Amino acid sequence: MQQTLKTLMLTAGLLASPLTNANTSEQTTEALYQQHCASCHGSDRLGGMGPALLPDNLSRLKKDQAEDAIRNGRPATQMLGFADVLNEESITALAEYIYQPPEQEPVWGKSEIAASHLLPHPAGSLPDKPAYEADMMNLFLVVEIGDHHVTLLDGDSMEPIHRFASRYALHGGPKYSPDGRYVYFGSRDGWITKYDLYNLKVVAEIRAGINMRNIAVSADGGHIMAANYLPHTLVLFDADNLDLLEIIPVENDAKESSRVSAVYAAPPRNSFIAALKDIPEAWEITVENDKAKVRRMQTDTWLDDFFFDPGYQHLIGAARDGKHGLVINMDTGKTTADLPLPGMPHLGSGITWDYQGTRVMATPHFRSSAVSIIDMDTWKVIKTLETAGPGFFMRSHENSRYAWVDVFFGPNKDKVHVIDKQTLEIVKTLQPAPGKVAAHVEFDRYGKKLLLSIWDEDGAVIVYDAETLEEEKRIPMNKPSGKYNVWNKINYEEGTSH
Ligand code: DHE
Repeated sequence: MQQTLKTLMLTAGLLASPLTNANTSEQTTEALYQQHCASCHGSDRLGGMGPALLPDNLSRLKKDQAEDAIRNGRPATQMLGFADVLNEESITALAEYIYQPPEQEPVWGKSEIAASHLLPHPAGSLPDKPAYEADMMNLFLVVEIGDHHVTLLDGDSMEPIHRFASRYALHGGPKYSPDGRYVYFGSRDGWITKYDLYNLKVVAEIRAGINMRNIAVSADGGHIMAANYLPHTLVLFDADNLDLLEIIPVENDAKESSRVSAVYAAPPRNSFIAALKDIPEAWEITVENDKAKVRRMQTDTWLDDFFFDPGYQHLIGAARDGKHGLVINMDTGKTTADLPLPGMPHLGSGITWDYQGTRVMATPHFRSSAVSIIDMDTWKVIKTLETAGPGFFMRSHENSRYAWVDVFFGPNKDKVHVIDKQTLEIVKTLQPAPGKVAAHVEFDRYGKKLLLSIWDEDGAVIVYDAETLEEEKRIPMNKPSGKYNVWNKINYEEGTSH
């Protein structure tokens, strides 16, 4: 298949033929890029059919991996190998080239966003009834980052219903509309995709930025907000057709601009909250008559990676030094507590539950082998639970007595701990696929079963009984990352992300 495409491209003159083996001494690297890469990745490296090739977008790919992709292609994608077209010197030069910042700062403003808009099925044009039978509230979406696909899973039978291609490198949780019919995906390259779960169709797409972090859906489902690293903007869209409403430049009084680490919806406040990477402020944004109003809260330090109490009265942010977390009162904007959380807590992955009459929250840490459990009344750390390594994701469900945390980093990356939420002890450690990362759990709507990812191209989603902790089945998948249950998400279930 790949070979056929390559032959077609060669015939169409889109690729240089092997006979004109390019050489950096004869051609500048820029010319090589334009000849071999621009048709898919854009003449300005901003992306096209293929992803953007700019230093920020490539920060998660090592240079030797980039060289390997140029040489051998990427399996299960349209990226072909160029080993028979380019010599080693040219491959190295191209890999160097794409990690250099462009001569001119790329622009992604109103006209670029509007020009990217795709609207295959305008709002109201598709049937309002599901095209298949399932409990629409117990559906799961599984993001497969191995080959950039999404699988829709029936949460009762745990059988796949449909599998479809996503944009390159989805990141952050997909967000459902409040009725659960639509889901919005965000990609690291800035694409927002609106997908209709009733009709199994992409209905609208737009590119909000060049390097995007995530998206949030307003409590009433009417608006989508995108958070960008590049450019330094928040972008507001109408949720119906993803029409652009407003670009909000992110800067302080001194006109210093900032990347946006993430944007979150705060339903009880009817607002969005934004975490800023480069200025010590947190922003609350309300939308009235499609116009955004920004309230800026000065913070004592740079905060990243937010968590909220269930009423969204407090924001808990990780300090950039990775040693503590600050609790900010959302009404006054003042810091009310300083939590000692050494080892870079991953607050975005936190969960809460009732423990002996008070609400506690728990968070894994990126740089220490611990889960911190915090009393949310006194804002004191009541327990630091030792784990087999730093973790990424923690999950539970109101109806389950257990919380699950992975050991994403280090030699025990193939292990997951099960924590009893009342004794605050690890009661079981599973190692479902030795040598392969086991990470990210999501429960079904009832809290009776759960899904765990084996984070590998030859991976799987494993279904467990949430009470007996016994494995029920494995569904093969290509590097499954996050799983998202419709009911849990739209009801802001306490054991999952929002
Ligand atoms: Fe994520 C969510 C930030 C790296 C997979 N990640 C989030 C969110 C933030 C965040 C702020 C919450 C936004 C949301 O859901 O709307 N992630 C970061 C980082 O700063 C970090 C450490 C570095 C980076 O380069 O961005 C990072 N994240 C990763 C990965 O390497 C992961 C494991 C693989 C990947 O796909 O990139 C990864 N992040 C995820 C997933 C979620 C997520 C699967 C959603 C979890 C959920 O259950 O909602």
